[in-house]
Amino acid sequence: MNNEYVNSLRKNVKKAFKDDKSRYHHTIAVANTAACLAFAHGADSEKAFIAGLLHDCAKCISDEELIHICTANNIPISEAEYASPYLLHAKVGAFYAQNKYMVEDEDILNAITYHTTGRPQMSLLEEIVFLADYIEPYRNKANNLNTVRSEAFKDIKEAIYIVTRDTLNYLKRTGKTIDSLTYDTYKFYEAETCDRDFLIATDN
Ligand code: DGI
Ligand code: FE
Ligand code: FE
Repeated sequence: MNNEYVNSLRKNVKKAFKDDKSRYHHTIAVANTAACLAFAHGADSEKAFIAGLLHDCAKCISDEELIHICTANNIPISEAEYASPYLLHAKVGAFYAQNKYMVEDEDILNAITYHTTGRPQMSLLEEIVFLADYIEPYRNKANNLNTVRSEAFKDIKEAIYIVTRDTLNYLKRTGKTIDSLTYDTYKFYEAETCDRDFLIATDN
């Protein structure tokens, strides 16, 4: 890993989160967890660490400001994002990663853009960041965390299926607007894991 570069990124992120220490701790935990998942799945651990460091870099921005930044920079806003503007911290985070932190790598930028909703057919790096955000050690509220934590290191697609299923249930229960990407991600990973169960069943 290019320690000098990554450390300077970390220091800048720390400064940006100076008024929200717990968000900084979450950020470091996601970067570390993403690097460990990269080790387990043979992905680029430096990219995973960087994407983890930057994934929530727009989290402290108000709803009004998020909408303003998107409008001013031609970043499209979906119906669900208008209804729940906090979702935009993902797209604006990728925009900041590119323009404020000078990240050029498309895979890292996509991992930040899709870290909240996921998307069908995510790259391995996108899958890693999506899961690292959900399972990092400070997280303690979601259902099935122990199962997802162990599955994430074994069967990454199964872990994403469980996370998206549980997130959709949570969103329905609490009456939140569901972004079509969240739903499409669930359907995609449900089909991926069903197909595999079927193959395993017919193998025997
Ligand atoms: O930013 P973090 O809190 O670290 O985590 P995150 O970016 O994954 O955001 C998690 C929240 O986003 C969680 O409360 C579920 C919510 N979320 C995920 N998909 C959707 C959604 N909220 C709405 N309204 N619609 C979605 O489709
Ligand atoms: Fe986030
Ligand atoms: Fe996060």
